[in-house]
Amino acid sequence: MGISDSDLDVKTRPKTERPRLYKVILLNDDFTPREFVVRVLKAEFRMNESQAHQVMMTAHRRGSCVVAVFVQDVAETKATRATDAARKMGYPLLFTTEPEE
Ligand code: TYC
Repeated sequence: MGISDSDLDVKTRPKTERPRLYKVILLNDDFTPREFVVRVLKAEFRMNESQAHQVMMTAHRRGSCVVAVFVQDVAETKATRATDAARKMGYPLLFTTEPEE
């Protein structure tokens, strides 16, 4: 029970694995207004105007853009919230998640 000396000793404690990180990916579509994409990126991913505009334009030009990486449940929650915000407005905007290599 509790924390023993060997748990704290760098030479003997078991290695703690870092959790796998998940990318949140923004997908382009032909209908969602650019300003709305920027607004969602700012609100859900705490980006400033310039960062949000760059990410939006990358998705617009290339088809998709990695927005950020998080542990799995945070990535999925943010992708779902951002997608739902668009759906509420009748836009097809989509955020997906994908594990990092
Ligand atoms: N392509 C959209 C337009 O021209 C804008 C847009 C950009 C939509 C990025 C989605 O992920 C996206 N209105």
